[in-house]
Amino acid sequence: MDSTQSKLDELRNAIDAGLDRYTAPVAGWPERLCEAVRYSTLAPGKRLRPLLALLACEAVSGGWESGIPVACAVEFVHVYSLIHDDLPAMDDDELRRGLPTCHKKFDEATAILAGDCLQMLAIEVICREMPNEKVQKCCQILSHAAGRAMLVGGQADDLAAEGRFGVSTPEMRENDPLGYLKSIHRRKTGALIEASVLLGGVAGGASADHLGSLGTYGRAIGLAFQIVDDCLDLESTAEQLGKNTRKDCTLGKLTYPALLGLEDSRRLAEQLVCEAREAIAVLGQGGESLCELAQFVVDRSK
Ligand code: GRG
Repeated sequence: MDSTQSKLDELRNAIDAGLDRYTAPVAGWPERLCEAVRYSTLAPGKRLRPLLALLACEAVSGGWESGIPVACAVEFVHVYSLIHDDLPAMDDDELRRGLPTCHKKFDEATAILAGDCLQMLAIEVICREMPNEKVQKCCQILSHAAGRAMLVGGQADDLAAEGRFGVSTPEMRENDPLGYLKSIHRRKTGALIEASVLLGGVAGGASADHLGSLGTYGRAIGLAFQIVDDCLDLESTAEQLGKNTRKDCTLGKLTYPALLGLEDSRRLAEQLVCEAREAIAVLGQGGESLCELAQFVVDRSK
């Protein structure tokens, strides 16, 4: 496990170096906006999505270096979604990654624009840094996962469930609460996690079969990640997580522990990790680090 930890540290350093390089000031980029982007991006996140991208790249090609542009691109989209989610019109949060949220540190307009910058920076980095023959596929995967039916649609339905999107609570919530919850999680959180694994696979030149296996792995750990997130929201303090906790129950949100209880939720997350590991067994030794990262998703404490 120690060698896994030092490997993850090495990859995190490479990811942070990429994030730093790709957000360096350029002519025409207002200083305050650049500062806001770098403040939120370089803040101490877990870097789960870029790690998944690099390990998927390594699993299919034997090396992770060529995955750096997609790894950073997916983190940019993730950070944009966090900045916008924290805004007063959405989750209205003051704490993120253990620091004041972007709009608290700067101001609302700057936070909105920082998120806007990050979305396009993700596409810019893919178009500029990836080999031509991989650019289209990468843009397809990322725009789908971050787009209207996935990240954004999932967020909209989540707000609707709180009655904050100008529409009443969707019927599905009443009739099939577990199906409804799964659909929101799959789109709001799971799609970008699955995309991270797929992007790494494409960067590493994965075959169609291997991409299929990586997709199954990504969907399973995407859901496991969110189930654990729901559990940690109940079990941990804001200090431990670096963000405010227990908002879910305050808002009366549907969550896995609310529906299944903590114990069964944790059991389901473990089961999903087993499914994820089975899906990438075809990758043999190359997929070992991905298997270990899947376990980290359920064992994590923040
Ligand atoms: C604004 C379009 C739009 C979408 C927002 C990110 C998001 C969707 C909502 C955030 C609320 C939330 C708790 C989402 C589910 C889990 C999640 C994405 C947690 C944050 O991800 P981590 O734990 O964060 O990987 P770090 O900071 O470690 O990168």
